[in-house]
Amino acid sequence: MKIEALELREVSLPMRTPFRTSFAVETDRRLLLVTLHAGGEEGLAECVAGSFPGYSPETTDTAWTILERHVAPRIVGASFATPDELLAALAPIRGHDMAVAAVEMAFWDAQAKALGVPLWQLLGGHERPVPVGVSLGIQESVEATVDAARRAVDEGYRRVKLKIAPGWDVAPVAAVREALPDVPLSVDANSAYRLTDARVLHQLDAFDLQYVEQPLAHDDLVDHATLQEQVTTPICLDESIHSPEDARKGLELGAGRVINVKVGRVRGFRRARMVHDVARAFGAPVWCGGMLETGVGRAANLHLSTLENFTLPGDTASGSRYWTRDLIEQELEAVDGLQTVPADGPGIGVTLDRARVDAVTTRTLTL
Ligand code: OSB
Ligand code: MG
Repeated sequence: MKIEALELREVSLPMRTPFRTSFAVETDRRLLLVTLHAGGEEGLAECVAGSFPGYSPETTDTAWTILERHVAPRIVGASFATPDELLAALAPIRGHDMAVAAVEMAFWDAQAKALGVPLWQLLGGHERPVPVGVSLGIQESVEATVDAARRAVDEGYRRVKLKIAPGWDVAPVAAVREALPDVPLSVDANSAYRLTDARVLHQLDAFDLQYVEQPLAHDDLVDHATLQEQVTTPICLDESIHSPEDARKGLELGAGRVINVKVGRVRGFRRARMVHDVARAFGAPVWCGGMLETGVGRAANLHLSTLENFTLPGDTASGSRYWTRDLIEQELEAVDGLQTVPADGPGIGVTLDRARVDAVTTRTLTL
């Protein structure tokens, strides 16, 4: 497929309620939409980098610069038969996986549209309802946390994940576990602890958690392996995994027993699938993480979640949890904790709400 043009668009979308993690509070989501004009089709994707480099070193601004100065010159006007060929042309760009992923994902979408098939089919998935959970940001109080968890369970979500941080861990987790004895529960520390905090993390073993997500440093595997020997709760790796090699090393070392796959973090669908395959070879389940996506990124995540080793509920909750008005014409709402894979046309199966997108656009560039 020949790439005729790359269109970048930055949008700023207010969140319905601020999302607090151990590293930041998100109130307005600044993100990039990428449209790849290729082979007469329009491939669409969302770049998940955030405005502040607290989860990853990438930001909305670095992604824009990398796409404009280094990605576009290597691909616009060129032809690629497969995502692998496209990735090979971008291999000189070290890191900046979220920026590269956006273009790679848009290429898959364009290719699926050209073939007239849904994206999940091209990815090698099997159409099925996707079980989803919620990720609850750090709340004002323990009571507010219990209320939010209870509401999520009442709405049918299949798992509740609580964001934790030093000083905000055992108390909220104990309260939610007491109020909801049977709910599949997990926690996400976003790298906020050190190995010297092992005692606190060991206390979490009392609450029958599905996993504790990324307790230690964002670039660590070795200390996670030491910690995993000291706690019974499975560790789930998020920030530490950027490639199939990272997945292999992490699982070989015993740094964790579960992997959160985020397409943006691992440079696109191709590598997301490889991480999925490595985990399967180790007998480790994966699930699809979220980055507070709009309907565009959420749709992509749902297609990916149809691969067979995505056996734990993902962070692909209803769009209405995040936005008063999303950027797409379709509604991606979970019913009884299940999301339907979008199928309004081939590819990612959703279309932009042009008026809404225009209203929140802060800059555009066509290359
Ligand atoms: O670590 O999974 C994470 C949001 C932004 C950055 C990192 C993470 C998250 C979430 C929210 O947990 C998941 C979602 O609901 O999109
Ligand atoms: Mg996480």
